[in-house]
Amino acid sequence: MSTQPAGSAAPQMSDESNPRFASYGPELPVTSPLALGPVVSPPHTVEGFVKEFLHELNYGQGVALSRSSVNDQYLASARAVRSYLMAQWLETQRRQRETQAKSVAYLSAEYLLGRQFDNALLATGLTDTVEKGLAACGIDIDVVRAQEIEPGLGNGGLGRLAACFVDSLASMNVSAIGYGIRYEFGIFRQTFVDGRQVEQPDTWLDLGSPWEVAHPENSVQVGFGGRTETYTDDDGVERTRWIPDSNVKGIPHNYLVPGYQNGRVNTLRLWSAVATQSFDLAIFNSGDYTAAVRAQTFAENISKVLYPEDSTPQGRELRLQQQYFFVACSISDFLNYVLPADFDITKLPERIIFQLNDTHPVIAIPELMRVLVDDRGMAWDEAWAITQQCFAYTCHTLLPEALEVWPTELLGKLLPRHLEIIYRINDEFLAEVRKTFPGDELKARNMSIIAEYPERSVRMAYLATVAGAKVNGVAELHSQLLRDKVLPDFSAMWPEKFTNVTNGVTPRRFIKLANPLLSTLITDTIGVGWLNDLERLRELEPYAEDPEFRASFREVKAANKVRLRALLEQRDGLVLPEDAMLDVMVKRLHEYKRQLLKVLHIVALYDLVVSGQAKIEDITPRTFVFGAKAAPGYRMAKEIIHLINRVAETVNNDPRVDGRLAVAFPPNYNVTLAETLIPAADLSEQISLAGKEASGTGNMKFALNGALTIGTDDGANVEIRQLVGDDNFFLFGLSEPQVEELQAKGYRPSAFYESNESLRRAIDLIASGAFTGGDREAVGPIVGDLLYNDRFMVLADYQSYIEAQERVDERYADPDAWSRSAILNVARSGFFSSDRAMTDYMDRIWHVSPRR
Ligand code: 26V
Repeated sequence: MSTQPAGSAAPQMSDESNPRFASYGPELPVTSPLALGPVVSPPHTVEGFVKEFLHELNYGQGVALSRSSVNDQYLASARAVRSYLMAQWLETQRRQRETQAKSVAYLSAEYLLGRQFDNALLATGLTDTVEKGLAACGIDIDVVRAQEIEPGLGNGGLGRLAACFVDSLASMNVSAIGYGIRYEFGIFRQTFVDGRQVEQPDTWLDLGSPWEVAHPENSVQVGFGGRTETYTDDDGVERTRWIPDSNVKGIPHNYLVPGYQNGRVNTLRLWSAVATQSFDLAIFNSGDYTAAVRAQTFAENISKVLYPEDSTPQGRELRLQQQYFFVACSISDFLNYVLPADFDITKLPERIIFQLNDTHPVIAIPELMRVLVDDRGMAWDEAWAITQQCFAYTCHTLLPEALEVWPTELLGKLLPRHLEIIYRINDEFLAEVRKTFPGDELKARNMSIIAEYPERSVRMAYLATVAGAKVNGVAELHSQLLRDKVLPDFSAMWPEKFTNVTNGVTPRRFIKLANPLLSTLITDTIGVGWLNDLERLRELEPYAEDPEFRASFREVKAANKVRLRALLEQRDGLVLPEDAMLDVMVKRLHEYKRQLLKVLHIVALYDLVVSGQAKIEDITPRTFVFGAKAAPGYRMAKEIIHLINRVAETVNNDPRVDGRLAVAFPPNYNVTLAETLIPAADLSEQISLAGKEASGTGNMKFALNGALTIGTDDGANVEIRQLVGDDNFFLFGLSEPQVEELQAKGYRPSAFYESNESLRRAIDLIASGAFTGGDREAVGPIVGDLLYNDRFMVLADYQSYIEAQERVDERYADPDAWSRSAILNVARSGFFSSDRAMTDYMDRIWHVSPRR
């Protein structure tokens, strides 16, 4: 079998001499006594840290302590902390080279990491040491902390999930690598101007990024465009090669992913794109300077910006370039650098499983086929058998419009060889379909990876399902609907391919770091060890009946509210009332998530007060907090943001309300804000239309931090309710089958409007311009849509929601009953640790096990 035929379009190492040994050659002969033995960390003492910190400040930043800026201090402390992780990182890699254990490669276009500093302190156990060391230098650690800009390399739940998963893999001692894109601009920074969302670029790299280590010498070359040709190789076999017309260099940036105090440090490898020299030179030599610069821009645009969820057609080509870019770099990296030089490629499935985080990385499937068949000279059938064992696919949505398809015209232009490979995969697959369902041509058309209408395109979810060893949804209900509604023919053909893994969240970040007071209370009550064995929270159950524990639990919540008030005042100039129920809805702005239902509830309460139907003293004091970014091109979502801000302004400034109802919408909701907001919440709003939210993960974070959920029977809410118990969860709304039924019958939102007085008054109040300074046009699109379309059945669920909110008020009026429920939420939510999710992936999909 030959490797890399001449003229091949394979992603190649950029060093042409002998790339493999240029970067990670055989271990060097060690002659210096200083280089003997393992790399040694600085001592874990205050003095040890201060020495390391000052070294970084003086020699890394090149400033004296007395002249250093906060940014200098942040960069130097981050690098000093990082140096403690380095020895473990090197040791983790050495051990992996030695054992060659089967690894997981998580392929994800998004990682919403959140700040790194505190997480690194927690992992190394250095929090107190660093705090003291900085104090000894006259520096307040909180000031240093606040200097970090979080890498916002994701849109929402999907990206945050990837970050939780890599944390758990490291904390569970699993051999794993995360691959993704190092976007120069992450998710936009949201600001409000006159209540409307205005996006600002996220310049997170501007002041330096101390957590990454770039390795330009390990760069990978990736081709685009061009054509394919067939040729006969030396053995007389007809083969195909791809001759791209341009190429781009991918530079790996390594991020350390420390396990929780277990000595393991995994790698997250994010790729950035730059122009290749050879490419530029060719154009320069042709004398066309501007074309050369354009080529440079083409390359560097690839990792320039994270795409928002609802990309416009103009942006789509670049998005496909991003997807191919990062998976081609990652596959090449794994095969050429991570695997040993003499690795027998036919054994690939014993050494790796690539987990596809949604359809974004699915182009990796034809890429691996191309590498095996064209570059490595493997026979098609053997390559296909290997490929089918090396991939598994996770679906994260049910909305048809969110399922990716790529027009064959675009795909063929950008990746001509990959399109040929996809066609062949499809031909062979359809032959199998025709054998399984003889005479059923409709079935073949429905299952085809290639859709013919409205334009000829590749259905990426189908490709992933055909090629993947396993397909999973992200909560029980979602996985069931995925089987029954989205991919019914596939699940009939291959029932054993389909499985569920309910999502989870990392307790390190979302309990320990976000809620130190609750963490201390838990440890004082049940002892240590629960942070990586979260089912142990069950031991808290009896304490729900203990008045003293309940009082302590309430004190924690109260202190977290004080902390949140201080943050919002300092961050946004928002002053929250004291002593109110904190009712929180934070998540991306989407119609299906139904922020509008929450708005109707607020408007209905406001109407009760201002119309005199209720006495203000009878209204439970509530502060409603929203956090939500709308995709920049999603008009309706932006209108909803505007409405929320207008309602907030009106309610907050109406003296009749007397501060008992308040609405806060801090801009730029992100991981950092979530970490202060969630621990302060009393009520968690999870109110999507049943059957639309694949899982949700915010819902888990709230429950684990002792908020009660008001929610529909959707996504992971179903499992939360089953675990915490019906008494400790406020369920409302149509179930998924009821939604189907009503849709089939013909849903008329106006019927609900007409028959429900409270609902009618709330909508009329909005429509009258009461919140928009008399401007009725400003609310026209929202009101019109609710009354005449209402795709997500807000009006159908209104009454049930209001009644559930009344049950919330009743429970809240009894502090003991409320805290009992809240404590039981914490005690019974251990299942939602991402460690458990990783165990499920390992057992059901990956067939790998942690190191002992
Ligand atoms: C994309 C689009 C694009 C077109 C407009 C509508 C729309 C709606 C949603 C999406 C995102 C799809 C992928 C995604 O982020 N899914 C989220 O994944 C989380 C982790 O599994 C899960 O908790 C959320 O329920 C799910 O929405």
